[in-house]
Amino acid sequence: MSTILVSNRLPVTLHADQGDVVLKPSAGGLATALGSVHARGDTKWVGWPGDVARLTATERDALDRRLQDARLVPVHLTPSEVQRYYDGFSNGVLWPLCHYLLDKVNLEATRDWVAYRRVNERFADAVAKVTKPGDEVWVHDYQLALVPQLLRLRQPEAKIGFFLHIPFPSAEVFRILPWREDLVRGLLGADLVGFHTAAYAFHFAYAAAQLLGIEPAFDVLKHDERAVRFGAYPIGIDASAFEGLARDENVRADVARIRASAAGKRIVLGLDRLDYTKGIPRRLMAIGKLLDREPGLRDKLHFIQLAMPTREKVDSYADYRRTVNELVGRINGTYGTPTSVPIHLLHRMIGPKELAALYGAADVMLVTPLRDGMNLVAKEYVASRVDDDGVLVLSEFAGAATELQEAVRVNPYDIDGVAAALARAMRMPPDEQRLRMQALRKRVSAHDVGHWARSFLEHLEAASSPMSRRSPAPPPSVTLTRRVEELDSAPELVLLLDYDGTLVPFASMPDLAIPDESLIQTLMALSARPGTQVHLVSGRDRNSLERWFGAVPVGLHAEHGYWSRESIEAPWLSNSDADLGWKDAVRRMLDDVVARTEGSFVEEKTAALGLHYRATEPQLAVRRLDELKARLHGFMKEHGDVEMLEGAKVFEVRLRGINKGIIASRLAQAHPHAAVLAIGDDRTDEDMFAALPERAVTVHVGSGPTRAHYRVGNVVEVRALLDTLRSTPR
Ligand code: GDG
Repeated sequence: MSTILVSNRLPVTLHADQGDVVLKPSAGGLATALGSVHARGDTKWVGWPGDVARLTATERDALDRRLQDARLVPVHLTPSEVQRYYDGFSNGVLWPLCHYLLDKVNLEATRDWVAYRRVNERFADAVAKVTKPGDEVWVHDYQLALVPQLLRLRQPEAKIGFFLHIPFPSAEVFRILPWREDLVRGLLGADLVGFHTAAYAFHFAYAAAQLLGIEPAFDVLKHDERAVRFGAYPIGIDASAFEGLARDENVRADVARIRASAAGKRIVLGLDRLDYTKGIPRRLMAIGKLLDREPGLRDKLHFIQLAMPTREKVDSYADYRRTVNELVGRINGTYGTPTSVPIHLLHRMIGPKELAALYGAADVMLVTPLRDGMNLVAKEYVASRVDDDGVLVLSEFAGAATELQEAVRVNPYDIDGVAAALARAMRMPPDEQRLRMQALRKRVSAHDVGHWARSFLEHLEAASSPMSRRSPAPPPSVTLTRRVEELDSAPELVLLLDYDGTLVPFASMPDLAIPDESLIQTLMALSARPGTQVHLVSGRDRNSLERWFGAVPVGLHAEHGYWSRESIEAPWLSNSDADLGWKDAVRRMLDDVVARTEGSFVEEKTAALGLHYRATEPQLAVRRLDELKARLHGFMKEHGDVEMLEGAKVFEVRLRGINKGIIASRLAQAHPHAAVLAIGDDRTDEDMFAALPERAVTVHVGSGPTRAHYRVGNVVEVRALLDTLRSTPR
């Protein structure tokens, strides 16, 4: 079994260099993290290798060979695809949205969205091509959010995991997107969806509930008859590699050199991709503020900001670079002297040893993003502090803040607060530094990148096992037509038919699900057949059934069997003489909930009260139902004749012992030699199937678990089945 890693970029990006192809490591946190998984050897990695448009055929061949040797599978993108799918939709829409920077989100992006879809299709095709049965596929990040679903369509049995490296925003922010449902459905194609923090995971579940009507749950969502697990898998780093580098002699010598050049000042470090989410301007302003407020620190602070160039073709990034440059110029102009300046800005990528030397030299590390999925830099700094000294100042809006509690926490929007935290960090006594750093290091080295990958992949294996993934397999239905033909020749035939979801589709409002003329004709024709009795067995109240079918010669059974009208001549009779005195108390409880729960209402039936909550905000509905169930629990101890029933966005309290089964068994007893056909779609129909003798032909409509012998897909198929019966000559 192999693991197929899938990410927008391969871990190497190609550059053409005088007839040769040079592969350089790709920048950023994802490439760093997955590199160690790929190093295991039993993986393939599918992704974009960079722009090949200008390569000659020979160069392209050379490239493909180099990639193949490294188990890398290229997905080549045209420059216009890169511009629309990557710069346009991924980085111009999803990236700012997920980081709550709404003024930067481009919502006039329909063409970019189309390209995003198309490129996701291309990735799904490429993955399907290299995936063998039993392989697991691990898709990464926001550029490929549709791939899980697209791959599921191509390979329904595939094991698919998805990990999001950036925040999943609050559902209220996510729903701004015109393409929100498609994106959530895309992710739900996976067996396991992972996030850095529990908060992001809850946001996702909530968005799925709000947008697709899926029941919100703690760690699993039901979608398309599949179980989709989700949860927090905080990413780690290769901590021992950073420790090793920190102890390397050459690195130590570099640390000493950086310290010497700072001439006894406190070294403060910032290290980020030059991205507007990383909060560099506010960080610089905080430094300006501190130097203004405490002139004594002007010759004590040596701030190094490494800003790795990134996404330079996106306009907002060029503007950002200008802002950073101007701020550095202004602060250095104001607080510098002829011999030294407070801020040293480097616009380039450095090598791993140089990076380790900077981490080693920094007395204080400033990690102050406005939002960040995790932030690996914070963890790398911690792992590099092998002498347990140094202070990490960390934004509470980085995912890392959830784990790294011993850091000095700041709100990056509060410039005064960051300035004060920096002053505190610069003056922190060594004992306090050690205490905090020891705790941080312990956690970072225990939860390293290996731990992250192992725990995600173990959970993916468990989540994608057939048992956990599927509802019970449907029973075979090939012989249904033959059985119906047999029924047709029976001298006596009894039909038991559910109404909503069986004879008519669900409507947005229950009162709109009225029977059409052709259904009435079908029922008339069926009941006119010699020896045939038709019974509608429904959860509806008797007024609705009377209004719609009063003039049709069929048996009617309302409220799941509380009321029956056995034939067109018969009166409505109740099937129970149980006391309904409990209803007043239950009604008061439900009315109390409705008064506090927008979008809910109570439906009153003779022997039941239903609380409908389809239009209620999903989390509120869950909370109110929990509250209500707790209250009812006590109430039901004294009223053993009452039971609760949960349906589709309706919660019912009803008289115990009344269900469709009592009608089914009464009819079966009354007609011991009749052939019986029963059709229904939901769990109340299971009572009917259970009560019928084995010889009855029972049919479940739709997917989902059932005890019925046969299954049909939908209302249209039910109607076709009834029409066969009606028109078949006996
Ligand atoms: C995304 C999420 C999440 C930076 N400059 C140089 C260099 N780097 C390396 C760092 C670190 C990585 O790049 C940056 O990782 P981050 O986590 O800080 O940020 P993103 O790139 O935005 O990553 C982020 C991450 O994915 C993983 O899930 O944590 O929240 O936004 O490893 O060391 N490395 C070298 N030279 C540089 O100049 N060698």
